[in-house]
Amino acid sequence: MLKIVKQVTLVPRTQYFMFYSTAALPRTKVQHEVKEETKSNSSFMANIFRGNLVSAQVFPYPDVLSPEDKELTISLQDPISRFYKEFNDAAKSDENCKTDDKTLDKLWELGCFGAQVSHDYGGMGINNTQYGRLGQIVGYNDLGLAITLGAHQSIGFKGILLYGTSEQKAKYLPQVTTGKIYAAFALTESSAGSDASSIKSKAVLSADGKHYVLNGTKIWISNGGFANIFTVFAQTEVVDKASGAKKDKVTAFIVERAFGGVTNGPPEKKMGINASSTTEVYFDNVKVPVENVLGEVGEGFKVAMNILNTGRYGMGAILSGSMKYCIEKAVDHVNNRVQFGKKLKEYKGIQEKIAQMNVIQYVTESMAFTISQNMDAGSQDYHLEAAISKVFASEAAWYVCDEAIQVLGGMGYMKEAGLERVLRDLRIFRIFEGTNDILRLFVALTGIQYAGSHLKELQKAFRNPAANFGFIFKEASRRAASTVGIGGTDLSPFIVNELQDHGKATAECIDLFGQSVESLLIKYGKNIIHEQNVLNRLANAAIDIFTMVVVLSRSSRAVQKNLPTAHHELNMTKAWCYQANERCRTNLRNATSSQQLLHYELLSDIAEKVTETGAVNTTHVLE
Ligand code: MYA
Repeated sequence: MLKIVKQVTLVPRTQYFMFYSTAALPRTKVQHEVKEETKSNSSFMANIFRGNLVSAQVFPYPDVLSPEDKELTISLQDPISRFYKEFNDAAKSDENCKTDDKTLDKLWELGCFGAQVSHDYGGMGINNTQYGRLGQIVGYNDLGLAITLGAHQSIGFKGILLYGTSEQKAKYLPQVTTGKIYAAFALTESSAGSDASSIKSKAVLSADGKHYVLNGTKIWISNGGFANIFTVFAQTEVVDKASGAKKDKVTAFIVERAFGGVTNGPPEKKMGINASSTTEVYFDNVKVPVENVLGEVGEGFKVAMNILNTGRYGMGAILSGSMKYCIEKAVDHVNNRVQFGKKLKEYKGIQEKIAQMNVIQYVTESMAFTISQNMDAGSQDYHLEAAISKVFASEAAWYVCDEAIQVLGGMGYMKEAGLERVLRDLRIFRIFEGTNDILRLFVALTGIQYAGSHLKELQKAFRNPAANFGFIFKEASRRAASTVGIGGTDLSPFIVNELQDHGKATAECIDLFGQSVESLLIKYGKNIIHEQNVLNRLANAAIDIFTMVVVLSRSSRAVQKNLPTAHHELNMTKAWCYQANERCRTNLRNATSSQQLLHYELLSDIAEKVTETGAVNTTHVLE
């Protein structure tokens, strides 16, 4: 087991409270400022930024499906798996750059386009966990088709489910569930990708107040070529209630192609997910009735963010299915291929690859279903975890598919092996639904903001210590205990005996993480937002902690339930914790050490030189 010596000292009171005050900060931008967050939060991840263990989301491993739900899930799995095996042809769709209508019709018949819509509107009425399970099957079989399905319901009409009025639901949900009407999510513009709130599309209220006139161009819209219903985000003028000043704020709209003025560009030529349609969509003086505002006027950015939040866990689910597919290909090969007189599976190097692929798949799946089950249990605090699962799953799936190709060698590079398409399809997952780069910053800064607000509460408490004695005493005791190495995070009650060492090491990582966040806030204050190298290391450490915790929890469950796979799950958990623990500590060291800062400066200097000259800037050895 890994052991660290705790070297944290209590920060003197004055120093502690000088550095951080959010009160005077203007509105936040992820890249620009840290803001105050006062709401309490049940998220496991948000709380470790404060150095707190709030375990309910992760221990014991969530288990929300009733026996009837489980039965329903199994009854849905079979026909859907059969559809992919017997009816769908992913390779053909990739080659044709479209999924043919007959295939899509069959999916409509199976009800797959309205999976989470309630029975009242003709949907399957399944929950996030069941949707995730079906997503795994799609991800196993056809990622291009997963995009068509996901763009339609994970984001296309999700806003109507989340924010729609009863009239909007009654009008639109039956169409998108059983009426063969496709939906799409239209946020991105040429100058607004990661910086989603800077969209330029504009919706102006008509003089009679009955409709908005919408103008703008959206790019890279999945299902753009055939969707008839769009969730569109545009700037609208709003009057600030307090100051009376007018300003543009994003509003969400339900827009029908039938309104007129909605057209789309030709299909984009892409690296992968060719089975899905990606186009520009143009809105030219489209008259959108005021009844089609989704959510509140001026609150559209939050509508967009929440739609994306609810969809992101789905990436973990579908990609854990894709990984399963890649692993099966690799395993089939190593079981049969003989080189140097032995089957490939007998070589240690190959064993390591196969094991690592499986471990990573296990982690991804454990994460996706931790989140989906928390969502189904009614939690609203899963945004950090969902972003983490999207980042992890997209990188893990890329790694697994790449390794599967490597295991197959030259055969893996050939189309007929069925892996190169998957690799091409997978590449976009690190880019869309929030690039992994922006999501790492989102995780680090959202967590830091939550930690910062706690420090601010303490700051306030110290202004009147007598009145806040209990609060201050509790905090001081916690810190003192942690400093002398007792009373830190304790995961032992949640974890089976076989994993206690790894639980202890993970708990140490959690403590180290909280201490690192605090020392970074002390060092940088609100300027932490400019320290992207540091934030990325912090996000990576956060990701590793979440992954360790979910597998510790899931494999403990496997042991407690005496599952036939329990021993195997324990081994995978041990292997993962061993790796993730080391990496987590390295990342935290790299986030806080001054030596590393010199390294980051060096990298910035190199990048500056190259960007200045516009090309590789070395003198060739032959000159
Ligand atoms: S769709 C396009 C995807 N685009 C993006 O994801 C854009 C990425 N950018 C962002 O997410 C935001 O712009 C960032 C913030 C994060 C950079 N949850 O000032 P701010 C609140 C809740 O920090 P910014 C696609 O790719 C924040 O608290 N709230 O914002 C389709 C604040 O609130 P307040 C949030 O710096 C692919 C306010 O917003 C969140 O401008 C097809 C402003 O915050 C959040 N996350 O930017 C996929 N973030 O004002 C197909 C911010 O109250 C699907 N806020 O303080 C495939 C799936 C398959 C599923 C299965 C199939 C079966």
